Amino acid sequence: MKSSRILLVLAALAAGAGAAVAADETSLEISIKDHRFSPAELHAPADKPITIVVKNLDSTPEEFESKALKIEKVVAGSAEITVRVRPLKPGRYRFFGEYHEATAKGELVVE
Ligand SMILES: [Cu+2]
Repeated sequence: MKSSRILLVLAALAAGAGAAVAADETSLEISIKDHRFSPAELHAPADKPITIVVKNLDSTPEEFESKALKIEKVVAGSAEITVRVRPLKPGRYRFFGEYHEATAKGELVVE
C-alpha cells in the first residue's frame, strides 16, 4: 500500500517534468508530396529544442537530410518520422530529400 502510493507520486512527478519539457519545445510538421516539401520553409524560435514530424505522402521513400542540422533519416513511402533537433542559434538551416535532391529542398529558419 505504502509503496504503491510512492510510485503514484513518482509517476505524477515524472509526468509533470515531461509536460514542462514539452511546453518548451517547438513542434513542426512538414510533408513531402511529388518529391517536394510543403511548406518548404519552417520557422522556429532560437535556443529551444525542436521536433519535426516529416510526413511522406508519396508512395516512394525519401531521405530527410541536413548537413547543417546533422540529420539523415529515411522516411518510407506513405509513412512518417519524427526528428529531434537540438536548440539552435538564429540562422537558416538547409535540408533536402536526398533521393530527389533536385526538387526536395527546404530551409529551417531559426529566429
Ligand atoms: Cu543521406
